[in-house]
Amino acid sequence: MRYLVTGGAGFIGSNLVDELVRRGHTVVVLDDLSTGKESNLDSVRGKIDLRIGTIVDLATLQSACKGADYVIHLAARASVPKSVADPIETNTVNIDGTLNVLVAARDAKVRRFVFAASSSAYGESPSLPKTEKMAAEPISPYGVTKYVGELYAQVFGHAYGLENASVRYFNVFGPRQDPSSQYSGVLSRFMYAVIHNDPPTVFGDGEQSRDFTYIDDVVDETLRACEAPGASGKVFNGGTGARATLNQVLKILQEITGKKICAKYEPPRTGDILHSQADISLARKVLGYKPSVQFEEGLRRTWAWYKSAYGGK
Ligand code: UD2
Repeated sequence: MRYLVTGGAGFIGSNLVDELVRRGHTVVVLDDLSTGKESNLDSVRGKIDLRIGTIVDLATLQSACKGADYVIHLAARASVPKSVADPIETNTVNIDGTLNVLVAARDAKVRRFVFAASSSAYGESPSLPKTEKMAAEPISPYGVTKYVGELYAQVFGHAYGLENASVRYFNVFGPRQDPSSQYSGVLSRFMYAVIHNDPPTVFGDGEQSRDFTYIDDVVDETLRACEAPGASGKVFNGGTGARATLNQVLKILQEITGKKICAKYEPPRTGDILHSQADISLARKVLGYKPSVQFEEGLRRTWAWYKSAYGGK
């Protein structure tokens, strides 16, 4: 099968591309390299068709979509605080860009469009775990854009018969997550700090919790969302069903790394929610998804990667 992966040079995208190539599929990657890196695709160099371009340009997408059986749409400005700082840019890429991907996928008559949605759609309603039936109440511009992407995907199903599925990722972590920006995912920031013997920064009291999901499980669920019969038109949580607080994470990291970790605590970030945890029964039932990497094991694998990539001792 032929897959177009937008954002395929990024953290999640490149891991997904590795797996698609391993399964013998033909892969086109479209990435503007704004946060993605060509080096993330080193292991599949020569085996994929990498196109450097933006989803904001419809013609680029139309060309990339030609002949595709599946489109997996990951390209996005993927940060809550960045969206608070610059909502227009996030809106342009995440909403206008997604609409372009949908139009190109529709015109290319692909079998299914799969969208990387986000748990941020749930906002701060206190009930846990989050089920897909709960109302979406995003509290950040980023959350709004990701929710709109799901709606657009479903509308393209209704209006044009385009098969679609969305997976709401819950705090994905693992090898290749870029720690270099202030907007990077918290686990990558923590590991980067620990490697350099710097104190990790915790925004708030560290008692906020997240459903940290290891990359391999997210890749598995996303590929299931492409193929599973009965998945079209649906939105699935992409998590593990468990959660950990940042203070718990720091404790486990201390055990794994063997280093004494003293975090510094700063005021909470605007747009942050307190707790997040997925109910994954729908994904279990419809996709046959079952997370396979325990949080601690995922942290160990990730720490091993950061040490080799960033030279920690
Ligand atoms: C949101 C989404 C997630 C995904 C992600 C994309 C939720 C619950 N999750 O993740 O699904 O779409 O955005 O970026 O909305 N923090 C620190 N120190 C740091 C960095 C972060 O304490 O150095 C805190 C941060 O304030 C937050 C928590 O860690 O309370 C998680 O932050 P994050 O940026 O890793 O991810 P989050 O939850 O905004």
